[in-house]
Amino acid sequence: MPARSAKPVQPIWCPGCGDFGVLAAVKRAAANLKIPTHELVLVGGIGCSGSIHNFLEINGIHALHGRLLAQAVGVKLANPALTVVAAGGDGDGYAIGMGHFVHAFKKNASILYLVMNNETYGLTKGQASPTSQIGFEGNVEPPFHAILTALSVPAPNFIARTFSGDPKAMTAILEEALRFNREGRGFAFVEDLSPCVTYNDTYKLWREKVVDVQTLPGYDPTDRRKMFGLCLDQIDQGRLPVGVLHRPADTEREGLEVKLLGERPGPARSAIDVGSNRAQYEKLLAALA
Ligand SMILES: Cc1ncc(C[n+]2csc(CCOP(=O)(O)OP(=O)(O)O)c2C)c(N)n1
Ligand code: SF4
Ligand SMILES: [Mg+2]
Repeated sequence: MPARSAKPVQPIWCPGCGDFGVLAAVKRAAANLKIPTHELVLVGGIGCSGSIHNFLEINGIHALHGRLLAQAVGVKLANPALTVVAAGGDGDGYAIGMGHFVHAFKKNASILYLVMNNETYGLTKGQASPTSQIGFEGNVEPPFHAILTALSVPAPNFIARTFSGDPKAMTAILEEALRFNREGRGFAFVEDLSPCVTYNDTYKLWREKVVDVQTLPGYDPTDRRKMFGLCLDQIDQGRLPVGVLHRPADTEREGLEVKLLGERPGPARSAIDVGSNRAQYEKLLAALA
């Protein structure tokens, strides 16, 4: 029987939500890379953004709040042949999910983590999130900058930022990120600036503030230290750096699944019948005796 994936439903997002741009870019990037729909798994977080998997013809999981990365890494380790995307919001990833977020860079499993940052908790009607500006809904704390944290972890990850107002550039970056994953090179983090038109409509403001890092003097995405400084300078000037922020110079297969499994297919595609595993099973029993 041919492999099948779930049928998508119509998006439930507000008209104009930035997440529509992400949906279109994910579709186009996957189609350009000719990824069969049944080989693409999207693990969604809790939030408006996290429902994206329901609108795509793929295999999807709605994860626990802030725990989508653990599930996505689990899927990849179970079957490394799958292309795995974890997608959620700034609240999901940078508040309740913060511990998992930081470890994901160090773990370096070859999955894409796509965060739709709208600087608010959209689904629960517009409260302040970790990325909210001072003054938004009474917020007095300075915003968290995920790209700086991403650049501060010394690991061979792919790191980028996009803007829903530029879906063409987003598609190209998502394509590069997915290619990086599919080559087994490790973790890819893409933060999309995705305005919440209902509770925090930042389209106009962000269009004025985004700056393509490629146009900045000294741009070198292989040099993490330099890119951290470059992004920090832009943030200090009130700008929003977008583009590829880190692309490892070497092309080694550094993914966690490669380190743990080598060329083995992973437990989901391994023979589990008693006959072929009896010798190992008896060895294990003897070791426990
Ligand atoms: C354990 C738990 N705590 C809190 C909530 C309530 N809750 C649902 S979505 C959400 C935050 C959503 O914000 P974000 O991740 O930024 O997604 P957005 O809706 O903005 O896309 C919260 C706090 C929950 N569902 N589960
Ligand atoms: S509330 Fe905001 S984030 Fe949620 S669907 Fe509407 S515009 Fe998008
Ligand atoms: Mg949000």
